[in-house]
Amino acid sequence: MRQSLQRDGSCGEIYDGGYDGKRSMGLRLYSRYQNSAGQRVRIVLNLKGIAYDYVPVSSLDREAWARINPQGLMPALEIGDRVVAQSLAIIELLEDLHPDPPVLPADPVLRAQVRAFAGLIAADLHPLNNNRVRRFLETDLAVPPDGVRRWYRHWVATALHSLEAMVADRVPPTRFAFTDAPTLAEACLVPQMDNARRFDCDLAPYPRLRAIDAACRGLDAFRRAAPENQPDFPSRPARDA
Ligand SMILES: N[C@@H](CCC(=O)N[C@@H](CS)C(=O)NCC(=O)O)C(=O)O
Repeated sequence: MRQSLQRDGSCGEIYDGGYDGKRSMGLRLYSRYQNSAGQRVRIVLNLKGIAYDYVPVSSLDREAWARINPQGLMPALEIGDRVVAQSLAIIELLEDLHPDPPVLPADPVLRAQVRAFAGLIAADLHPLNNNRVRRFLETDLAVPPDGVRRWYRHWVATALHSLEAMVADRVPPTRFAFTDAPTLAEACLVPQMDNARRFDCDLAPYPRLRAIDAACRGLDAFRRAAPENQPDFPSRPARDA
């Protein structure tokens, strides 16, 4: 771990991203161990072998973080003196800067299908279930914990049902969702499966998604990106996403 001076003069914690990457571009990823959108980016950085520094947002004070990403959501990627927010925008940037190995297939239709699968998770599912939405349900709307759990599981089941249908019987069959190598689709799926397990969602109806998830978990790039392998992973993890 290194200490670094933040823009406001305070010290934050910076960790080497842990990948013996071939190429370092002075990238700094602001994230949190259990930040599933950040986990997507960590997976892609690892798949591409890009070295980066990891800054746990919890090590920054609120004003310093607001200056880095005014929206206040994780992740954000600092590249030189510029910052890019939103996990999918960051991943597209990494793909543009380092196309090899690709996380988007060359075939335009497959490429669009991968983006559609990722979009279903990132744009349709995750915004319904993330931390601030559950907090609002619980605190502002006084929904009891059981109601919030039902809400969470309902939207997970709705999304996983569609995702399973998108990849269940593809011809020709492939090792991963759309190709024989992991893509943006798996970078979005695996963190979502982690979230679903954390909230005891029933995954039995989704055998293809479970198989893809298991194949990814055997890969170093996914293992290194997992919440439990981040430097800020606590001894008693929180139950958020
Ligand atoms: N669409 C955003 C979602 C970002 C997001 O919701 N991040 C969550 C964690 S996964 C967050 O920062 N939550 C903080 C909070 O809710 O206070 C992306 O893909 O980057």
